[in-house]
Amino acid sequence: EFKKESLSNIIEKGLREEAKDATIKLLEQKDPLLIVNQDIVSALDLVGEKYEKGYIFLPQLIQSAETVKESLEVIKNRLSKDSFSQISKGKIILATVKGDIHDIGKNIVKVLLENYGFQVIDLGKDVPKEKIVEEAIKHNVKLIGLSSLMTTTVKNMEETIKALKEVNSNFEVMVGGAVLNKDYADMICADYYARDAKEAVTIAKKIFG
Ligand code: B1M
Repeated sequence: EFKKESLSNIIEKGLREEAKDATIKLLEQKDPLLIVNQDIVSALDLVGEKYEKGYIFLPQLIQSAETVKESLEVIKNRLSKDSFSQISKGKIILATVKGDIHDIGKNIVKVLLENYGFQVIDLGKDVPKEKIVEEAIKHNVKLIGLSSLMTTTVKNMEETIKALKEVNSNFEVMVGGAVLNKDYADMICADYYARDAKEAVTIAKKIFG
């Protein structure tokens, strides 16, 4: 009998066309956030490991990332359907810092924050600190969320935090991304560290009361 591939296998193999259907099927049995944590993130971790060890190369890494985007599109639609609130609970800026084009994690954080009723101003990826400062002032936000996935771009994160605090010491900065941890976040003077998207929501709730 023909057996369908699991979502994590589909991501590992980068089978883009199969991702949507597999996600829809999986949503029949599983909570969307569980799918993100158990199926999507773990598959990407494995792909990242294989890439690091030289078992696969950049085109395959890209193919897997594209496959994840298909899957997240389905998950995003499902989450916005179950959205809890239409009234904005607070404005938050999100950006992946300069030099870094990884945005899958940031986009998941965005979906979840919006799902919980926060208004997200998404500045995208590879965003220079000047732009982040400018937008934070323009939109008069209290919370700025920064993402960084590479050891080489944590420095830019640190500089962005410094620039933000220089113009307004009341700006609060939340950071996240696979290379970070609480100690590292403290070291670069971030106010909050979120290990995952759920923690980002907890922090936002705390800040906006
Ligand atoms: Co790249 N990549 N990549 N990559 N990539 C990593 C990060 C790497 C660890 C892989 C490896 O070698 N093991 C490595 C970095 C090594 C290091 O610095 N330590 C790496 C490298 C080297 C590179 C390139 C330099 C490769 C090259 O060109 N030779 C290049 C970088 C280009 C650049 O940025 N200038 C590159 C490119 C890419 C792709 C484009 C192919 C693709 C990204 C596509 C995209 O994002 N649109 C990609 C991918 C997919 C990965 C891995 C495999 C997966 C990342 C991911 O999306 N994870 C990654 C290996 C890994 O992480 N295991 C790797 C899933 C995502 C949901 O997790 O982003 O951690 P994450 O987000 C989580 C939490 O961290 C948290 O919540 C999220 C949900 O739970 N979180 C926040 C994240 N941001 C937050 C912000 C918050 C709060 C929580 O508040 C604001």
